[in-house]
Amino acid sequence: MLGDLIPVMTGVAMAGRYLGQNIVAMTWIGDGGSSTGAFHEGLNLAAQQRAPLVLIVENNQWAYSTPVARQVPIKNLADRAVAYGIASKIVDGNDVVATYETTKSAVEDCRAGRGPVLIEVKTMRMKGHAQHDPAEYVPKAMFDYWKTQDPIARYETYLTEHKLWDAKKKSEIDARIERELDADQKFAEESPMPPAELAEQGVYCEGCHTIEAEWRRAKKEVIPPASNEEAVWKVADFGAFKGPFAPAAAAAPAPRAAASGGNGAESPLVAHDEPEVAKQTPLRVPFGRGPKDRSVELERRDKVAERPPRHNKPPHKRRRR
Ligand SMILES: Cc1ncc(C[n+]2csc(CCOP(=O)(O)OP(=O)(O)O)c2C)c(N)n1
Ligand SMILES: [Mg+2]
Repeated sequence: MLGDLIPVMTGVAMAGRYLGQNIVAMTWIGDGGSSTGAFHEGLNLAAQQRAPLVLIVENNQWAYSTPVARQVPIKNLADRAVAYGIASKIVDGNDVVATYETTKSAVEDCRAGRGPVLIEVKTMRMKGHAQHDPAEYVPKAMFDYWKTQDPIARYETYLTEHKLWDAKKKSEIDARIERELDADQKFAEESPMPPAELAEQGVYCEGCHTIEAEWRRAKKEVIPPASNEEAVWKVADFGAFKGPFAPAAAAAPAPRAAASGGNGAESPLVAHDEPEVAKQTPLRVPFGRGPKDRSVELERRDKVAERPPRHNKPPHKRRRR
């Protein structure tokens, strides 16, 4: 279910800290999924607990058939982070290296105990929401533009320009990919159909595994009556948040997040000014628009304004039918 992994992964991050594992939890959500209740509840919990959670918001501009501008009144989904008091970064999601570097630095921030980081990855969904969706609602020009931003082609250019590979290496990689795909396809197609009874097996463990928490700190530290011993893995500033609203950050606003390669701010906490408001589009319901729909009224007004006057006579002199 959309959004549910955010509270779950927040729990994983908190559990890791409790057990003394220096882990960072990472999960991702779509632009549409970021409008669910679970997203907001989970993110607030992560923020309040300063949980080591990296949340990637994949803004591919469509939530099934709904464009982002019709879903949220803000331009950058990263601006949501300000409301939770957490750091955020915006990255060009079709730039492989920028995405890697931004994510890596977010993981490092989390590991240093600075709390969650939200990364908005700007990209484009090049197909429908799923196999059954031909995505006919996406303007062709939009696909055409984003084809020129293909992340694989851009990364190949990067590798060539930085002399990290040559034509020989590329053809070796291409051949290996083809070989592996062919072998896997052959394996799948030649495998017998699984018996129907298998469908109900192996979903839940019914005692076939022993699941044990991996304690990396002494249990006596966290189990009463010794619970007031100092934690091994201390979280900086826990409960004393000095985030983007700190006066210093407000006095000297950090540069706004760039569309590529992170926010450019020195501090991992982005000093956001006012969230950027997206261009307003008239509200519209796709099916059964009624006369009270604002878009119907606006369209009608536009049409009336465009239409040349049909009658020269003033209305009271026109003959009634
Ligand atoms: C809690 C919940 N609400 C609604 C849905 C129905 N639903 C499935 S996909 C979708 C749109 C998701 O948009 P996005 O996250 O942007 O994914 P994309 O279309 O880009 O794949 C919705 C509303 C769901 N699966 N779960
Ligand atoms: Mg989407």
